[in-house]
Order: sequence, then C-alpha cells, then structure tokens
Amino acid sequence: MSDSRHEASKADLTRLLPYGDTMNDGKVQVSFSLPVEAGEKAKAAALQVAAGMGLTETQVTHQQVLDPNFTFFVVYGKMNRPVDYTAIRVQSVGTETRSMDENDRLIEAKIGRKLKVIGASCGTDAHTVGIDAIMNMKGYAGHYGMERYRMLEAVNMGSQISAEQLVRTAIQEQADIVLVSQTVTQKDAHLGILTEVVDLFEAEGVRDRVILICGGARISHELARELGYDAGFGPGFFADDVVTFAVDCWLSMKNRT
Ligand code: B12
Repeated sequence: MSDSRHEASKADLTRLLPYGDTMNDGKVQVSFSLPVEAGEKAKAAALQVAAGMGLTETQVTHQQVLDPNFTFFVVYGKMNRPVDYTAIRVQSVGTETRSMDENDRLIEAKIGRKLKVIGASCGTDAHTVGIDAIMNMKGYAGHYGMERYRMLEAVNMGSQISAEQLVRTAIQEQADIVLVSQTVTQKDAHLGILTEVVDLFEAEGVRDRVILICGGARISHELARELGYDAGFGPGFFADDVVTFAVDCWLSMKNRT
C-alpha cells in the first residue's frame, strides 16, 4: 500500500477533519481582506475574525497592505468541528466519459446527423474562457473543444449575450444542445440569468426540445438541476464530459424526429 493510502486508511470517516501533517490535526489556512489599515490592531482583528470562524491555535502568517485602507491576511489555525463523510450524498452527472472519437461514432451510428450546439456566456458576464474551454476548437488543458467534433455543429455566440438573444437563436437554428456559461456569481447574479433562460424556453413551449446545460466556476450539477437545467458542469470538466452527457440525454429523450 502506498504511504498516502496507508495514512488515509487511518482516518475516521465519521469524524473527518482537515489534514495538515498528521491525521485529524484539523489544520487549515484561510485568507481574507479587511477594510482597515495594516498594523498590530489589524492583525488582532484578523485573529478575532479567525476565532469567529471557529478556529483555535490561530496565527497570522502573512499581512499585506493592499492600499492605505485595505489589508490582506493569511491565517493558520485549527478546525475542531468534524464532518461525517459517510453521511454525505451528492448529485453528480455520473456518466463515464467517452472520448471525442467514441462520441462522434455514437452520434453517427445512433442519431445519423450532426447535433447542433449553441452556447454563450449570458447577461453582463464578460468571462469567455470557460465557454471557450468547452466549445473552441483548441479546447482547454489538452482537451479539444466541441468545434473539433466531426458530428457536432458548434456555434459559440461569445459573451454578454442576453437570455432573449440566446433563446431566439437556439429556436431559429433548431439547436439540439444549448450551453449557458456564468462566471460572475457576486450576490447570486448568476441565478437570475440562468433562471431567465429556462423561463424563456418554457414560455416558448420548447424547453423539452433542447438539452439545456450550464457551467461555470460556481456551478454544480445539483444547482443546475434545481434551476431546471438537464446538467451543470464546474471546473475540472471538459468538452468530452459535456458531449457524453448530452448524447446520452438525447438518446434517452423520447419523441425525437
Ligand atoms: C480572466 C478573468 C477575468 C477577465 C475575463 C477575460 C475573458 N475574456 O474571459 C476580465 C479581466 C475581463 C475579468 C473581468 C471581471 N471579473 Co474576472 N476573473 C478572471 C479570472 C482571473 C479567471 C477566470 C477564468 O478564465 N478561468 C478559467 C476557466 C477555464 O475556468 P471556468 O470559467 O471555471 O471554466 C471551467 C468550468 O467552470 C466549466 N465551464 C465554464 N463555463 C461553462 C459553460 C458550460 C455550458 C459548461 C458545460 C461548462 C462550463 O468548464 C471550464 C473548464 O473546466 C477569475 C479568477 C480565477 N482565478 O478564477 C476572475 C473572476 C471570475 N472575476 C471576478 C470578477 C469580480 C470580475 C469583475 C466583476 C471585476 C470588476 N469589478 O470589474 C469583472 C466582470 C466583467 C464582466 N462584465 O463579466 C471574480 C468573480 C467573483 C464572483 N464570485 O463572482 C473572480 C473569481 C476573481 C475574484 N476572486 O474576485 N475577469
């Protein structure tokens, strides 16, 4: 058994704590900024903030002036409240990812035509890297994007596309798969736009004709399902994961022509 597996096997999964350098030591590092001038008083405030998080044995290991009125802190501490890992249940997309070639062959054999994909980063969101990672020819981190697929016709509308524009285009183009990217989540801004897209598809009476998928740094499959999407993908997923899900979903949907 490798050292790390041997060490992990000693963990009590009903009372899981962060691992610093020994099992269950609960050691964590947190970082935050405070809107105060740097100095000893600011450091004391940072320690109180960490105590408020439930941390003990705290230590400010880094304090940095951001500007005269803001200071950034890194604090080490010990967390004392364990979690029961055995009681955790998560919703995940849960399909085994096929490669681009496998997906292409499956689409050709079972669907017999190219699937049309329309995607955009919606609302005021100007972050394009996430949707580009999934859609663009070159893809991301060594994983090709949807434009590279032989059996997909992928149209990336770019960023700052309104929900109306996206839905109108998807209907006009008879899209099979619609992708919505949302990166900025400040004050839950992403929830409004994601819901608007679902509402518009429903209002047009075509929600069940498209596979609707969202993604972004703070998107989970569970959240996506709650909002009325077929699936949601956060960091660590690539075009092959999304296409595998979409093809399986397409094949399981009834009344397809
Ligand atoms: C680059 C960047 C920018 C660039 C964007 C350039 C561009 N063309 O995209 C610029 C400088 C324009 C920018 C602007 C802003 N940004 Co910015 N930005 C970033 C940064 C550094 C990287 C984001 C990124 O590209 N990640 C890489 C991609 C590949 O990751 P990803 O988006 O998570 O995508 C993956 C998955 O999520 C998923 N995915 C994503 N989309 C989709 C869609 C579908 C359909 C699917 C299936 C999957 C999927 O697949 C991808 C691959 O695995 C992040 C910080 C960070 N390190 O993350 C901040 C960050 C996202 N930005 C932030 C902010 C606040 C802003 C601004 C509001 C700043 C300001 N006050 O002006 C503006 C907003 C502008 C606007 N109108 O949207 C915050 C967001 C905080 C929050 N909770 O909302 C972050 C987190 C920085 C921070 N810590 O404060 N930003």
